Amino acid sequence: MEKMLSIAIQKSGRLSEKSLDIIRGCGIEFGNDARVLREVADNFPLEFLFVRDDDIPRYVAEGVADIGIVGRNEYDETGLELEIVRDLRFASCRLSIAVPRGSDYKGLKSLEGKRIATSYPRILGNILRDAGVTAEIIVVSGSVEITVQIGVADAIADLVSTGTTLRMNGLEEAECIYRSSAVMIARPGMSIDKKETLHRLLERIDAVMMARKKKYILFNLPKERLDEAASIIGGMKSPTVTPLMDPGWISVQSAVDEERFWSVFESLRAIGAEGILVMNIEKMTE
Ligand code: PRT
Ligand code: ZN
Repeated sequence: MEKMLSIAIQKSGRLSEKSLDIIRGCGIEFGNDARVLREVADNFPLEFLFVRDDDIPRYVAEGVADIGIVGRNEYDETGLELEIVRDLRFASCRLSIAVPRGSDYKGLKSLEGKRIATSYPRILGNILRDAGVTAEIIVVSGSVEITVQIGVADAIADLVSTGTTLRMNGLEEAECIYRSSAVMIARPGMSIDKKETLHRLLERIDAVMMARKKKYILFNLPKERLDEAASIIGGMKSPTVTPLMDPGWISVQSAVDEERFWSVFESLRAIGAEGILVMNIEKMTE
């Protein structure tokens, strides 16, 4: 029982589905999707606690849960000192200063003496302090983007992903001051048994995340172009090569970084690769 690790996950919001996706990708099964408050996985010593994201860092700090998945912004805003054990790289966004469209913004100094509305007073406060800027921070818990129009603030510092919200409210993104994505946080000082469970979980998460960064590619190639193909694919060890019925041709397969995928694809086409087949990788170890 001591091995049972509890994880706090956002009950419903931007992080919920992707957090559960990663857990599922680890081969951990759990019951219905009704998100009861607590639920125990069927085949791994993991107990879920579904709560609001704002509460996750504190619950982890207080031992209500051992680990949690939360936006780095929410965690940093609490000022709690927990351990960030993984950056899960989803739900990425930035905290940006936004000003009325057409304003003359020349860096943080332009905010001297101004009123800035935000839901992240601690993060913003630290950044302004480091920049030697004194401004009035107006703390609002939501709809930060309307505060300029209603005359409550001169500028805002809010999370941005596409920028649509800012544009729709007559604001423009002036400067990104902080970047965030979902992270897994853990309480320092867990029992050895729990640490062991966490270690097992992290190993699986790493395999899932590594697989997501790669595509598996398989293609036919004129035999004499193999060296070129190998250098295009790069990375990893040498590709796997299988002979084909036609003695002048071979079949080549290898994992390729997702971000380089299209340039690899085009270069392979250019050296005569045919029948290129691309597959998602489910799990992978280094
Ligand atoms: O109910 P609960 O308290 O659990 O959820 P919540 O409403 O507080 O959080 P939620 O689900 O909205 O966001 C959870 C986390 O997602 C945040 O803490 C961030 O780490 C991350 N995230 C990623 C975002 C965004 N992208 C995002 N775009 N959180 C909020 N936004 C908002 C932003 O505040 C602004 O209002 O979306 C708007 C801007 O979006 P664009 O696309 O118009 O730029
Ligand atoms: Zn919240």
